[in-house]
Amino acid sequence: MLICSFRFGWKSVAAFIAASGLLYGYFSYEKTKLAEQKAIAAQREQGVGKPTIGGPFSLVDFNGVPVTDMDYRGKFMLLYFGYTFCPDVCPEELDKMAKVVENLKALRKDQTIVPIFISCDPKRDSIESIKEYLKDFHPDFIGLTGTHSQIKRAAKAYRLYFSAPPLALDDDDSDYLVDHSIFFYLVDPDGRYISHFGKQETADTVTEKIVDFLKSKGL
Ligand SMILES: [Cu+2]
Repeated sequence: MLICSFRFGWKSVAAFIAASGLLYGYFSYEKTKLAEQKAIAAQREQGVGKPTIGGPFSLVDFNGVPVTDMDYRGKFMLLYFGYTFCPDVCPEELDKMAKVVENLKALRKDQTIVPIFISCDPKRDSIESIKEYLKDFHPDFIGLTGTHSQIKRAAKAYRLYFSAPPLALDDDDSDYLVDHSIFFYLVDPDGRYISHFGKQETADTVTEKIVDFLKSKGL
């Protein structure tokens, strides 16, 4: 009887040890996983592994003055690439940007946001026509253009695609559409890309995101 209970006891101890081992293994696995997740989150926070969007540009403004991204330091930029002949998409997006500017002016008088339109149709968009065109949207709009390669470089920095038809730059045909990605970009006062917004966003959702960003930075 005594032996029997001893055996039973020994088996229990063995089972207990085995179970503890399993539990220990499980918890240390979970702990490692958690630590890894925390490290990834911290990396993200620091911007490590973030895709690099944005960068310097060198263009000409709609007054004919050469400008670079440095000229807009200290202000938020909302950057949009488009063209004045665009039948529908650009006007819609520029209207949206104008609303965002107005919303922000009402909500955050302490922040300056400059809406910038960069023409990606240098063949047809003259500085005068850009200036005239932007008047319809918002008085704060700044229009920029440049040579085809200057614009390409700026677009490339923002990972933005645009394409005039292959012959558009040197033939006489002026009736063409320019294919372009539809995004506008928010850049902070230090020239760092914050976010981009697509067609599905509304002026209100964009405004909300900008205000949230400002709050998260204690601004
Ligand atoms: Cu367009």
